[in-house]
Amino acid sequence: MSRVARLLDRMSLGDNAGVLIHKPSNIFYFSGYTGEGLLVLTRSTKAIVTDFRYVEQAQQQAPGFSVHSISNDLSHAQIAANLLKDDGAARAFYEDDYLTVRDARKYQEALGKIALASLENHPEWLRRTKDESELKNMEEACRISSVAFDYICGVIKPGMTEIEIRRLLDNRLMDLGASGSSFSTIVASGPNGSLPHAIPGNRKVQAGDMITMDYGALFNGYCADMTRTISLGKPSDKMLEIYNIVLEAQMACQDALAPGKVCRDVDAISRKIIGDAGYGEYFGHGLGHSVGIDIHEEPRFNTKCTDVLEPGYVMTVEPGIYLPGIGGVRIENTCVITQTGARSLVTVPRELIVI
Ligand SMILES: [Mn+2]
Repeated sequence: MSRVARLLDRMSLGDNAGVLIHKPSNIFYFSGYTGEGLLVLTRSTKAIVTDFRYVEQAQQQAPGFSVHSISNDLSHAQIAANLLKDDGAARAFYEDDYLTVRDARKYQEALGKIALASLENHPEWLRRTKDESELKNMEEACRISSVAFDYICGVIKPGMTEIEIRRLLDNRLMDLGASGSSFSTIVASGPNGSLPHAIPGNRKVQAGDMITMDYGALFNGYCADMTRTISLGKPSDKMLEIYNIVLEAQMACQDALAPGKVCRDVDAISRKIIGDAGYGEYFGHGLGHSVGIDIHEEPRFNTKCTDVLEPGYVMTVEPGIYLPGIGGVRIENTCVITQTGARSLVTVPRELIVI
């Protein structure tokens, strides 16, 4: 069954309603189209509404969709409204967590008597469970990221800046077949490692530094996400101590992944290990998140999430300890939930690498 058909079935959508999709990741998921505009979906219509710049691209990327271009007389909202009216729709479901209030008003004006209603994240619920082709893309994204890690460990030398390391890493991802990076690559050395989302700067790495690299390849529209902290020369006793605690937490949580597990219970395993070691207050973020077309998807590993893991979910496991003024450690794998447990798509070792 097509993804669009599965969406409409999941919503029990009848003949008298339609769906408007504006989020780029949802547009891509349902149609393969990566340009601007929106999707209009009903039981009888699969349409892309866009502008002149993207008409040919939309036709190429989304063969099953009709493509409609705006003009001076017809806006996106008016074309969408006309398509829905032609199909006899009385209601239109839209992404109320994405469209601005102003845009929603514009759509309501164009739709007239057709009532707008929340899409309630039905697309995102479908996207939680990755199908075989999605898993293939994520596996390749993670494979490329793993190979790039082996490369970067061989080229980092004292005196290189974080920015230089980031450039080498990003370039390598693309040399290996990635279309880009999943997100802005993090390289944090020495004391900068205590910032979980540090921006790479001009600090030169030096002997004794631990260096945290958090990055991922983008492949066919799918994200990899991995983090390793390595040591340039011999690490201090303190950094070695927190490395081993984070490693233990990462391994325990990854081992615990399985269908039926509640997200906050997995998170709690990491919080117990790091807390018992005396570093609870230095682990202030969630254990992980789902990943796919977007780098951060639902569900999340945090203290609140009661969602249950299912086969086909892809989750990161990324505990960390961050000591201000000293440094930080984070170890992250991207893992797919299988029928019986889980498997990491990132293949490089988690044990400390000293270069
Ligand atoms: Mn992550």
